[in-house]
Amino acid sequence: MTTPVRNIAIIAHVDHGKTTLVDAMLRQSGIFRENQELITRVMDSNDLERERGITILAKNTAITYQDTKINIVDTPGHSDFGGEVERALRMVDGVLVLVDASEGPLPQTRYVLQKALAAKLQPIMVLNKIDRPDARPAAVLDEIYDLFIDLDATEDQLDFPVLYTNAKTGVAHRKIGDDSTTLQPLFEQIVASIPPPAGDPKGILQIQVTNLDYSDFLGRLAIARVFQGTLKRGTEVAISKLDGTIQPTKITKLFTFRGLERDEAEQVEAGDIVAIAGVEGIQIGESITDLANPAPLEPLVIDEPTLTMVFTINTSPFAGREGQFVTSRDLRARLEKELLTNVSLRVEDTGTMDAFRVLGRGELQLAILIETMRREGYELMVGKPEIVVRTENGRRTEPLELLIVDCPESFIGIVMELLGSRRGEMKKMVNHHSGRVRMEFSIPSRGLIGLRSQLLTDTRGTALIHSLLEGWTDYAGDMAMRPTGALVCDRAGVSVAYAIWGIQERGEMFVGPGIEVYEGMIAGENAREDDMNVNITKEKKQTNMRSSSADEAIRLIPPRDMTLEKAIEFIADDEYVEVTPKSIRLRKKVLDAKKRPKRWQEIRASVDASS
Ligand SMILES: Nc1nc2c(ncn2[C@@H]2O[C@H](COP(=O)(O)OP(=O)(O)OP(=O)(O)O)[C@@H](O)[C@H]2O)c(=O)[nH]1
Ligand SMILES: [Mg+2]
Repeated sequence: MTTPVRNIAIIAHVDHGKTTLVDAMLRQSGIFRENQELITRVMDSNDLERERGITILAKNTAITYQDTKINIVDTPGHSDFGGEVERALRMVDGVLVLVDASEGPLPQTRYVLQKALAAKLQPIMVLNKIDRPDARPAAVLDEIYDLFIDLDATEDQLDFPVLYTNAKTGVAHRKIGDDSTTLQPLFEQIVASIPPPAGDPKGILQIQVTNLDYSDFLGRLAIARVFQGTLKRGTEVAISKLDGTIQPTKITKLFTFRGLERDEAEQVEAGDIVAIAGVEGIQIGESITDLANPAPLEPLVIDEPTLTMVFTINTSPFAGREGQFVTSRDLRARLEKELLTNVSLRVEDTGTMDAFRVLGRGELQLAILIETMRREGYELMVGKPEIVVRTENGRRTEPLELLIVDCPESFIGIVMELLGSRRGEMKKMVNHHSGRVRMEFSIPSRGLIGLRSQLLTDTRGTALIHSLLEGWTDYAGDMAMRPTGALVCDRAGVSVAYAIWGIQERGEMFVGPGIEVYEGMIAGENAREDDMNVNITKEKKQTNMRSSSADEAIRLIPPRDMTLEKAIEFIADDEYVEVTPKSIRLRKKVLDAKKRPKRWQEIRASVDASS
């Protein structure tokens, strides 16, 4: 008899504890030795995931509970990586919907739940972090029912089981305060309420590739769900490509999942999830089927990107000093490679050979790609993120978001004013009487660019924001841009403390002393709205005269550390972020001060005014 299988994905808003729950499930499934040391959030295995403490890529694992094999997909909760979740849902028959018992459902909870309900997947509700002192599980459960109803859940779907967990200590309760000390109630619930996979092991082979992975030993791996039939090692099968053509291939190596390992298998039956090695050129969404009797599956369809950024070769005077890959050919090849695994991304040509338009789901998704590229040795420049605008039947439309801002009561006025200037419309305000309020806005996606950093400044770091794509709306017209100009270096050289000391009162510096700069590089933010050219290389004049002011100690304010994300949020239309393995610099598109137009938005504003 074959082993019973259950396939689940864990879905939630960012940070609600998915990866931590997987840790506990792995530990309690007896996959590790008793005394084996485990790192926390073990599934967050890539460098950027560990550094940032977030999941970026969906990943598979599997455990055994009693006789049942449970395949688990851990998914990312940040909305920019929603494409990963959409694919993961194709692999499973049910979902664990985690909700933080204090925060309650947030925009990404809504997004992933909506996708899961549309795919007719059986949900199990898991209220996590019940140990938080501010946990309010009963109220949160009510909010979850409201959300289900709002999403038009069927009667069946509304009848979901609920568990209460502390993922950190690995405990699940059926009722709050019952005497459970393990995750056993959760395992039991999965086996009881998630339907076993359908599909006949003797039917025509039907497999869909939903993810790609890479292993140092095996090279490229296609991760796929076997929907029907049995995939056997050594057999000839057909790959149904995305363009509809059929390509015969021989399956040489098969693996199934077990904890963090992959076990080599002779055959994998309908219902299970398989990793296939050695299939050249296979892509996400393609299916594998019988060669003589092909019955390909529909390709995966996922949501369209909403944000675009131009990636171009580095043309700054320092180009090629710090990176290994600098040509447009390098850039093109790297972006094409990315498209193979990152299916929610698109790349389009621009009018010029050296620049590409990269489309994604959000600033973070693109920032992660840029960060990965610079670590691999690439140099490039990126322009200001822009929202995709569609024209349908002569009507211009743009994406609209649901935005939730959670902040202390004292900042309500400031937040409303800021969002008003970005064409946000308040829909709802809820006061939990904890000193904080939660406000819901409807706002064009354009209004979100650069919003996070400005909101954090305006609310002294206390505001939390979450957003969700709601749909498309009529183009809302011009929107307020960055209200400040830049402090721009007027010549090449090395920055000098004395010069910075003279400039710093004008705004906020991005560079400290001893930094090599070039003409047109941005040294800081001007407090006023226009750009100002500054000489940051000016040495103090040597004099024989002693004067009290000349001896005055130079006190420098530490420069603002412009991380990649901050730099991307900061730049205006006429500026670039220059990215190399060692540096992140900001610059004007036109470096030569004499040739540089005034800031484009001013020019545009004056044109608008005169027309
Ligand atoms: N107090 C408490 N903290 C928890 C619990 N579960 C998770 N956490 C903490 O919550 C934070 C986020 O946990 P993760 O497991 O990374 O959350 P995630 O849902 O995987 O996050 P993303 O994958 O980035 O969406 C970590 O600091 C965890 O230690 C819990 O039950 N109680
Ligand atoms: Mg995670």
